Amino acid sequence: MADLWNVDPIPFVGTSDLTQGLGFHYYQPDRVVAGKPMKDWLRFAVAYWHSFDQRLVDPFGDGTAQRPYDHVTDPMALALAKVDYAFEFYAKLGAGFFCFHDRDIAPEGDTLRETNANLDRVVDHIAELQADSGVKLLWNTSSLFTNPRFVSGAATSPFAEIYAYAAGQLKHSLEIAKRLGAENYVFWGGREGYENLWNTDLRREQDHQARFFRMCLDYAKEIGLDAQFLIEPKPKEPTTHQYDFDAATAIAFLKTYGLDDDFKLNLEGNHANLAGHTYQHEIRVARAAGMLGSLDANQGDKLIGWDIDEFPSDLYEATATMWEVLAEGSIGPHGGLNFDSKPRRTSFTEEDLFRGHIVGMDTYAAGLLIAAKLHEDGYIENLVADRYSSYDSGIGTTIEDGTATLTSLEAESLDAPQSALLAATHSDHLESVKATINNYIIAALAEG
Ligand code: XUL
Ligand code: CO
Repeated sequence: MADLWNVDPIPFVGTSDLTQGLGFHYYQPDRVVAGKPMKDWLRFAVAYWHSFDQRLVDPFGDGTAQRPYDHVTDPMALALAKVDYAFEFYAKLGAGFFCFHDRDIAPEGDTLRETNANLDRVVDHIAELQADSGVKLLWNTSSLFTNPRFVSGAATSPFAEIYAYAAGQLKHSLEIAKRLGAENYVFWGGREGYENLWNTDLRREQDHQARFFRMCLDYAKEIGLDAQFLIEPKPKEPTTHQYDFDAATAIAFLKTYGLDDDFKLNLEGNHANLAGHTYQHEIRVARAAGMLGSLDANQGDKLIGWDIDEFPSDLYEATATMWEVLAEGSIGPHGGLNFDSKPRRTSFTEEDLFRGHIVGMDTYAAGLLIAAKLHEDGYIENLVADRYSSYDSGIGTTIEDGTATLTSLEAESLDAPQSALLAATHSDHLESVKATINNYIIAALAEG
């Protein structure tokens, strides 16, 4: 393996040494868990924007990142060099997938034509390295939010010229998805929302966005692109209110415009928290609608209100996430775990970039082991089945099969004593459920 990064390939070291070095404690790609190798359950992806472009800025400070390609100054030479560094990084980490925005990989020119030409040169190089390495594109997307022209949105811009430009940009992005064999195509509505309702025609903007999605579906069909389309919900930031607020809002939007058969959702931990939800909530809502598509793995900080994209280290959250994934059978039809995550500003060396991914991969591998143990014993499945068992017979069946009426249900209830009604609800024991989950976490990790 080439040695562009001053780090050796990351080995599995097990749990004999509990301090984190440059090794995996839990992640073993080929270890079979719940019938599939870990790598197939988890399908880890590296996010180009965070890992290779991000300078680790925050609103108060310049970038601190030190990257091994920092000596390259010409923008096109840098874009091409980064592809080599990126593919060596995937190999050393053992990540099978990557994700990028069009504007992550190549500099913009003065016109869309020039920009597309820059992009195509870099895409040619990516295609070569994908063929050599077998690393796959989990998804690509289009940045319709970075350039100042998108200050008031793209597919929801009040200005038709900007909408047209966004459509042209998206067309080329779909062609790239086809060329690189993208398994999914993501739409995160970066500035698709409003700052203030007094200057906004909300209905017209949402109609325009739906029309945009329809054009994208039509073009994908025209060029034979079969990537799964995904919407990534986020409630706010950068706009005050993003139209894809959360899973439930995105599902309602897709159903309103008849797009729900062709889209699923890409859900992100930190976005869930910004919407006032847990990550598990967002995943469960998507699952309930048959719309779990893929996952952006990261976490926020409860004490900071921003989208800070930390590498995931919360074992409890990873356990809940992987429990949902096991219950579903996969992370959506073509989904994976994309580390939409960046190291903290104090973790600025190239080694730190590996460490961030290692903690994320180990956290999810451990979450998978714990969730598999829970599933194996059917603990949650049994307790939920028991909790709803009154719907499996008698009056409950008449409710579920639609034969119950208010009159028949009233007849059941008129003389039922309060003490019996209250006793019927005592199946919950939520405290012991929480304790049992803790016990499973401890036992699964002790087994290693
Ligand atoms: C922004 C975010 C994006 C999307 C892709 O918060 O999550 O990086 O994942 O545009
Ligand atoms: Co994301």
